[in-house]
Amino acid sequence: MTQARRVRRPRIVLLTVLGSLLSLAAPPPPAAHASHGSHVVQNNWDVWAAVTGSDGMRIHDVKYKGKTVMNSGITIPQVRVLYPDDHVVYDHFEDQLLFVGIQKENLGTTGFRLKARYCFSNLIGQPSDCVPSNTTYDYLQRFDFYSDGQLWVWLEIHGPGLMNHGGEPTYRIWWRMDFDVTGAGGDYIQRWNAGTWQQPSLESYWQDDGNNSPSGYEWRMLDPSPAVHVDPNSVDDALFYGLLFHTGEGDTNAASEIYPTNYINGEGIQNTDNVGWYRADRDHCNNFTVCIPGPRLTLSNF
Ligand SMILES: [Ca+2]
Ligand SMILES: [Ca+2]
Ligand SMILES: [Ca+2]
Ligand SMILES: [Ca+2]
Repeated sequence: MTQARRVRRPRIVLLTVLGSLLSLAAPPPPAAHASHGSHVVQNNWDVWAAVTGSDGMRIHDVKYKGKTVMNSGITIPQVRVLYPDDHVVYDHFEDQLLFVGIQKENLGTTGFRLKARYCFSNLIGQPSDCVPSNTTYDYLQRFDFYSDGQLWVWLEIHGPGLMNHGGEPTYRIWWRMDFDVTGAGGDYIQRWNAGTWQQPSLESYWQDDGNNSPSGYEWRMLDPSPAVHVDPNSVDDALFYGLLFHTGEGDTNAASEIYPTNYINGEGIQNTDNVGWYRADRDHCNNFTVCIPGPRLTLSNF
């Protein structure tokens, strides 16, 4: 990686909620995530969603067929944009972005989508028109839940970004995914390598080598039979970090730069409470072309 130059820009803290947050009939949200909770029970899933303030929309306290999939859930702690002229922009997800609401829509009868939109604004304190132009961008965060246990995790990136830095940027997005398979603890991390599922004993990260399991998976977390499989988007140039869970390691509103590599310190990751981080490097987000990085998750034996 090229040497990053810290570019600190004014932060927009104005939150404008257009349209209503989900407010489906529901019991009170879980205590640990008590603010801005939205609750959906549908298509075998039981899901809470909230806006974090710096890490995008978080889905949390997720169950499938009544069994826990994750507690603290999935967030995007950081997005980094790398330009050909060595200009690098990075910060927490919502820096300079205007949140414009969580929405839910059905995906036919087989699933549903939770999505949150964020628009870049050139004018501090002014609402964005959410129309990508030569200098703007617009993110749409999506979680697609399906009855059969698939969960597709996406980030739509619209607009070219700041094209005055030598051309098309590469978007580097981190998803923190705190799977808790049938509850925190007792979880194992495996990666598909050399034709079999291997079980690394210690924290590390692994590149998607394109040699995936027959079903297309590269990593999975399981306990010991119910499993969450991760199918990397083949154009993401993806990395997966397998880490031991610790409070404070990227779980809440991290407003400074994070490298999950810093959390790799020789701790064991088998039969314990783990966290997975998925990192996507996406090129070819050309002018006004949508690029949609993100992993596809599949639950089995729940
Ligand atoms: Ca477990
Ligand atoms: Ca592999
Ligand atoms: Ca560690
Ligand atoms: Ca966990």
